[in-house]
Amino acid sequence: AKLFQGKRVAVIGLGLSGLATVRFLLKQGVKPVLMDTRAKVSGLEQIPADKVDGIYLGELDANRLAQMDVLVVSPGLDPKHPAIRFALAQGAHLIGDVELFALQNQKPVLAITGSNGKSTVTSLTAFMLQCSGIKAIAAGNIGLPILDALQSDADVFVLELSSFQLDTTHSLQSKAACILNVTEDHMDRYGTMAAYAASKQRVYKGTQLAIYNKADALTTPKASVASLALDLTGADYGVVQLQNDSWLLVSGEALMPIRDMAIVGLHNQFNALVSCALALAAGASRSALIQALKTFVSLPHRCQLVANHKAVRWVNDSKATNVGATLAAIAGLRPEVAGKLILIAGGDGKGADFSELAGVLNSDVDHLITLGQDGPAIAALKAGSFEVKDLMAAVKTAAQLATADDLVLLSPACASLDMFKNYEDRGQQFAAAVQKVWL
Ligand code: UMA
Ligand code: ADP
Repeated sequence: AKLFQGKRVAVIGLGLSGLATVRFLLKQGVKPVLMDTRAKVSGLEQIPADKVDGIYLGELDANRLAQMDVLVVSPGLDPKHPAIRFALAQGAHLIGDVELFALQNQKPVLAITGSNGKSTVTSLTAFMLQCSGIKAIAAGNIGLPILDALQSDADVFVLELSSFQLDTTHSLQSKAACILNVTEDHMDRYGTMAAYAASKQRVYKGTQLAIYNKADALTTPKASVASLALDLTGADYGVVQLQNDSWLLVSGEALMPIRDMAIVGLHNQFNALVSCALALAAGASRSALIQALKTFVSLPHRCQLVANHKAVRWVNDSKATNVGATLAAIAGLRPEVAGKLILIAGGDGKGADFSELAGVLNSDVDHLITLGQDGPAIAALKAGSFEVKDLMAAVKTAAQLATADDLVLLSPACASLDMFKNYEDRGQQFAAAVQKVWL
């Protein structure tokens, strides 16, 4: 069925997901009004101006918004914006691109959220299904706009959902849904952990199976729903000792030795268990789980080795945009560093409290180099840290400090937007600086 016939629809935010939303609405025969708070947005030239009901850039006009029936708001824009609040009070209906997907989709969905590990679990789960011969596609916050994915002939959608996307989603049905963990992030938008955790809980609405983290109470479903609690110690899913080796235990049976997995670290053992449970819920075979885990390597910008020069390893973990991710990276890497661990951190902290980092910065990190807007707040946690002006200076400082067997880790615990286009740009600039520093 076509959606929103005869309704006045505004698309607010014209980034990747906003432009995909416009394309989707045009196909539905809807003539949307386009808005973005930015004075300039790229990609608008793809949209035929005569097919839409006006394009308005710059500060949102509350009165124009109040004339709308439906506001499709981008994840990057806070729906608490005064103009949006005003329009909602006048009766407009707030949704996002995931809601449009939910209203139209007929195929099975697996939904994944959490503060950390989302992209790893989303892509690993999709890969497990693909290894089973099932056409699965990974979409959502991972980068492929969900409404573009809807156009594909996938059998199963594996969706990475951010809390921002969940805030504007009401009708999503899923075979299984998971909150991996809830640690502090996006405090600039939510203000409190309770509000942020409540956003994440929305993923369990409309699911047949809620998969959650037994070690993290904030992930426990609040609503009554069939559920599966996972951690590394469970009797059904977990890690067991067999033949002098640690094995992954999946749905009551040993699956494979952990050392045959291509991804490493305790957090990735948990990610593997969750991916197995999700993929099984959508019809994957056990042999495909094994095949996938043997070959799936970590995604770029997640604890990725970018250089090994004079026995100094340089690791890009630019995707670590909050404190929890940086703690996981240090915990995962420290045991395998014979020499010093040199950490480069800092950027836009999104209102985070960094004090949780203090312990490991002093016990596990030998040198700390900071940059960016919130670099000083992190530097203050460790005596003798180096504050530098940019990433090149950070890499130069690290190169001077490093000797054989050391590891230099870029794991910022912060978003990149104060100094870079996005986390990929930051990771690429790091890798490029590491190459340049020896010239
Ligand atoms: N913006 C404005 N005015 C607007 C709209 C956006 O200033 O009117 C700014 C926002 O501050 C934001 C930027 O523009 O920094 C991008 O926002 P957007 O909503 O246009 O983003 P898209 O390009 O549509 O990308 C979004 C997701 N971005 C965000 O949620 C911020 C992408 O996740 C996602 O891959 C994409 O849709 C496809 O579904 C990125 C992300 O950073 C990776 N996500 C956050 C995270 O993982 O922490 C939640
Ligand atoms: P997200 O998509 O949620 O940002 P990613 O899979 O891209 O998560 O991983 C980002 C970083 O988070 C990784 O480099 C790693 O340091 C950390 N991480 C991954 N999985 C977990 C987990 N299950 N628990 C805690 N931290 C994790």
